[in-house]
Amino acid sequence: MAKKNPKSLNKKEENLAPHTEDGADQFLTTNQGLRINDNQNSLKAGERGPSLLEDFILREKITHFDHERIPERIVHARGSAAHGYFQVYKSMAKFTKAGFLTDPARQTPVFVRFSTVAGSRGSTDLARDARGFAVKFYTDEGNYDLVGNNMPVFFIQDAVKFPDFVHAVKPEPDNEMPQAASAHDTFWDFISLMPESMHMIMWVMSDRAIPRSYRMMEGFGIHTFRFINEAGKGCFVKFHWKPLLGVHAVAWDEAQAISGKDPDFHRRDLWNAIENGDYPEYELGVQIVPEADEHKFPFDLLDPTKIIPEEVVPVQRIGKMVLNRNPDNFFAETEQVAFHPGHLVPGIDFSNDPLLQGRLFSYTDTQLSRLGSPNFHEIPINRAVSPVHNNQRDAHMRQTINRGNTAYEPNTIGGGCPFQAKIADGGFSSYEERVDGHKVRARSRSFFDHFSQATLFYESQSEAEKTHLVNALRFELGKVTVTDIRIRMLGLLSQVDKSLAARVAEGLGLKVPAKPEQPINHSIPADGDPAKFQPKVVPQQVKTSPALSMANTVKDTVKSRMIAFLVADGVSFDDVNDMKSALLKAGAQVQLIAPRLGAIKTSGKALEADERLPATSSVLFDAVYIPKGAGSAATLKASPEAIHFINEAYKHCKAIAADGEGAEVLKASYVPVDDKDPAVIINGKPAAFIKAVAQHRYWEREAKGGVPA
Ligand code: HDD
Repeated sequence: MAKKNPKSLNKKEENLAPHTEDGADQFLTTNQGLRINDNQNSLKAGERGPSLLEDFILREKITHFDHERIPERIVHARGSAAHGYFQVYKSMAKFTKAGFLTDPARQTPVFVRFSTVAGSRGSTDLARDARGFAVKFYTDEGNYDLVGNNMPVFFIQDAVKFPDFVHAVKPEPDNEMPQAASAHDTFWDFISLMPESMHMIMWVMSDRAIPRSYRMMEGFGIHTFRFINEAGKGCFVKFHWKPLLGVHAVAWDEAQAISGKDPDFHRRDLWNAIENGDYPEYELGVQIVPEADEHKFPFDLLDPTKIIPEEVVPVQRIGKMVLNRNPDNFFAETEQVAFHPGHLVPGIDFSNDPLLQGRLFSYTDTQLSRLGSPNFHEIPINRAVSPVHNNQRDAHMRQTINRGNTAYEPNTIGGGCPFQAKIADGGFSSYEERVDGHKVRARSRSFFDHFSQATLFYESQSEAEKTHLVNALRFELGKVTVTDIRIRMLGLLSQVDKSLAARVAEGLGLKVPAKPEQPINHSIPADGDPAKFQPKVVPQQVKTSPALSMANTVKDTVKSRMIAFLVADGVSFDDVNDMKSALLKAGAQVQLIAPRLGAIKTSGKALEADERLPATSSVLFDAVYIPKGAGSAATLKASPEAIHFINEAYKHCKAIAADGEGAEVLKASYVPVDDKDPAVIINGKPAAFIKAVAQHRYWEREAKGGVPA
């Protein structure tokens, strides 16, 4: 592992970590500060006698241990996080008065937690799932949380359906299976009755659900929010995070292998990148819609199952977030961080999106159960850097020692303090929106177009992406045991795209139903008239949106990509060196993989192997290089692990390069060496390999048929 980050805390960060301790050069003590003389033995009546109840040191230690676990998050339990900062490029004062978006000189500290949704804390990072992308900005005006996902839409339109959705996707309640997977009956049963989920289903069945890295995925605030400027004028806003490394995925077969080989793949990748100084960077993007345009779209801005296509309202990139410090302690920071879409600052406000409105209740409630006290804001990672003064008092684990005898407002005894802030002094006031309506449990008809944007997404995918989506649906529905659920799903898919449904049906050995069941009937109120609840189809402003395809992402960098060099005794020192220096110069990482650990004899100086072939796997790398050297090539050719490594890398559409005798090893594999595959480079220059790696994957290779790897 490379250098450790220097941990220099600035003032704001110190505020966030007032209780850090590393125990260096300190005596071991009890929690009361008593120095411990023997941490090896409990107190006994005689060396061979029973332990004594009197042993308060033993009891304190065991009691603390017994209570070490807190309830895991109900959703998003599995996560990893990092510290960093956000800085706006230029003032956005025209739209918002939020200080962190108007002052380009200001670096606002952030803590970002990435997560999967369905799995438990110990589940694999590579599950097919949406990823949480939650950002806490410690602004001078208070904490602002942007609690989003790596997909811009959601499964349901109203928060009242959230527990149903989560119960359906979680392991089934009778046997607690499957873990971190949506490929089971209850999830698809629910989805097959929930046509509003079809747009999100396109996203989670796409490669967006199996990212290569947290550093290579987009983030979205999903809901439409509101910006408010100094003059009190509002506009609508959608938030985006754009990763500077581009948006990249792994193959599904690869994701499943990674889940076994290294279930911490994303966590490790994030941690290592930061330790290596490859700081993840994302630009904050906004789509701004003037209030006057609220009703000019063929969908409702309040509907969280819809996007505003970037081609209709461009994403303005307004600032950059850099993640440059790993947490010191997973539990204290990553586990105890408490996000809440209701943590707002002046200049930003909610819209009436009914999913968002429900979330505004849920997050505080969940922290009460998870962190156990309304004082969760006092935990260092949750503390605001701006001062906190109010009359809230006491409760479990209160840390603040409030002075004085007034804990009410108004008061005179305390000099009237703390007092309310005028708007001019940064006091928050909700956006004054006129609301006039009947008290109803209802959904607006403007939310009833469940298919048009699912179609838009599917139509915007490249051929390879479409095939991945079809295969994902075949995989998932193939795990469903109730045929009726599969048929209902085919009926829904046929309303997204006929050819999509036909391809999925073929894999399932079923026929697309001629007349899809109208499952909306299942999701209407008991007294609802089914005729009034039929989905409608509204033509969209664009037929395709290139921004929705990962094929159109950033493909000009190999920064932080992991390249495997397959080597054995007899490898050419110069060849290894030349390729390695070119790759390192371009920002990639290189590991030498050999049949055994230790020194590798070369034509020059001996080289040290980083990993043993049998202990690693091609799925943990982005590309493979086989250097010159007759002895090395002969050993690798005869190694089943080396051949499997190459075949698998080829199968997963990775760039492969070989030089000199290294090409002989390729000939022993399934890689067609004389084929015109732009990502198989034989005796080419390092620059050609680097260019191929930067493309990420040559997915078109899959159309040529698979290889047995
Ligand atoms: Fe949620 C956690 C994102 C809808 C209720 N949610 C949670 C996290 C993320 C999201 C990223 C993890 C935060 C962290 O890292 O600690 N949730 C979303 C998005 C949604 C969404 C993007 C839709 C657009 N969520 C949603 C609804 C509800 C919840 C509709 C309930 C009505 N979410 C929760 C929760 C969690 C949570 C139960 C679990 C742990 C936590 O809050 O702190 O309250």
